[in-house]
Amino acid sequence: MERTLAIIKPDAVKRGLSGEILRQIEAKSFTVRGLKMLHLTRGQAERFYEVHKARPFFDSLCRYMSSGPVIVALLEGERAIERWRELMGATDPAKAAAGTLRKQFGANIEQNVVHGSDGPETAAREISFFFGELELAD
Ligand code: FUP
Repeated sequence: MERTLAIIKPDAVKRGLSGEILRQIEAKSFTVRGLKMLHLTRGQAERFYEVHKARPFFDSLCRYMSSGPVIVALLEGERAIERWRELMGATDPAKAAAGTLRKQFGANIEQNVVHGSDGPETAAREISFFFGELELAD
């Protein structure tokens, strides 16, 4: 069993897509082990995305990610990291495969509805960024 972090981004929460996205996650046999809504500050968004600090889209990305509430979920399952990225689809919704969440709902490369950890080390860092021991179901 593997764990990964999922975020339903501000545009998706605002558009009322959270329930549908969680439904598709559960339909793919992920177990939701942790779940909460929070509104990131600009500083928290900058810390979360610090690997992208030097990229031209960093400022806009952090402004967007702190523009409204997000829903964060800890997903568990077989090959959870890879399978969650498959369900998300490519970063740019225009290039995402049919049936992926970004293809179905993404507006553009920034407002692309969901986030997922890109490897085991990132998953561990991102899970502990958002969840403490007491918030995780057995
Ligand atoms: P992903 O792992 O698919 O979320 O993509 P990246 O880690 O490469 O990028 C993280 C986020 O930065 C994306 F979800 C959206 C944003 N981004 C842009 O706004 N513009 C870009 O050109 C690339 C990424």
